[in-house]
Amino acid sequence: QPESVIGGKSFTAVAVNCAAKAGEWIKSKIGSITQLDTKYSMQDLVTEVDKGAERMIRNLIGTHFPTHSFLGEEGVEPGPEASAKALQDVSNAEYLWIVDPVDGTTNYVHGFPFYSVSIALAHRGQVIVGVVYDPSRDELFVAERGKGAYVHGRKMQVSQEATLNQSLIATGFPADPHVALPANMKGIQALAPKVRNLRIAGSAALHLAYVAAGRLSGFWEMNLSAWDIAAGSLLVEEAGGRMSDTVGEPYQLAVRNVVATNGRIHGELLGELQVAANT
Ligand code: 2AM
Ligand code: CA
Ligand code: CA
Ligand code: CA
Repeated sequence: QPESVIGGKSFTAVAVNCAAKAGEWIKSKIGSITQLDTKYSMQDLVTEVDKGAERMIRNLIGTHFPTHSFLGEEGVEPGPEASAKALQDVSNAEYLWIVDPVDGTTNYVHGFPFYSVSIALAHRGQVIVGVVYDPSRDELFVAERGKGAYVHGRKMQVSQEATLNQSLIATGFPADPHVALPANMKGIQALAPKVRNLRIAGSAALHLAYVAAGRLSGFWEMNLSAWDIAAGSLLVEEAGGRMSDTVGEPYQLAVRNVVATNGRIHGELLGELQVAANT
């Protein structure tokens, strides 16, 4: 079992501190961004706030845990191949911090208040701490493996819906217009008439936190990276939900096509996505 405390500093306390500090700074910069650049495609945005927040988090973690490894979105070349390789490169790490400084940059740039800071700690490839912070609502979602998931100290529990037709489901528009977008449009087309309604709010990490909080019955998205999912995956699991990929394999850090639910609707959602993929 990994120790949860090294040198008197709990992993979770450091993760929470990083998310709160970075989140506060990010929120203070909204509306005054000076550098807006594109990365892999014209839909793939980055600002000086993404980079600055990642640097802030990385420095803080490095001060407390200098021997730990670090994987952050803005430290990796853009594109799915580079992000898969970057994860591969740290696959032997004992302790690995996985950070998305701003999940939902497009929302952030437009002032649409649905973006988050996502910080996970994995021990030998298994997420043991997950923190997602929503600065717009000052909501802090925290999970430790085996100890439950909490939003501002209140224990979270996934929702109870047993069928898709009672379910509020979220997904995402993949930025890759050639493969992932058409693939996911099939899923959207198949699910839209079967669920109570769909939401596409633009932050995978926050969608996962909402599944954990019981505000969404489920979520799926394709073509994500480890930093989008890792923290939220533990929130979902510790709130009693289920995580897998889109063909039902168990969640692990390399999963890019993710399904997260309250557990009860998992099979039905997977089934519909399978049917959609094969049409
Ligand atoms: P980001 O804001 O950190 O980039 C919304 O559908 C999700 O997709 C967000 O979690 C967002 O994370 C991610 N996303 C945005 N642009 C992307 C891209 N070009 N490739 C992969 N994921 C992307
Ligand atoms: Ca990005
Ligand atoms: Ca992201
Ligand atoms: Ca990001």
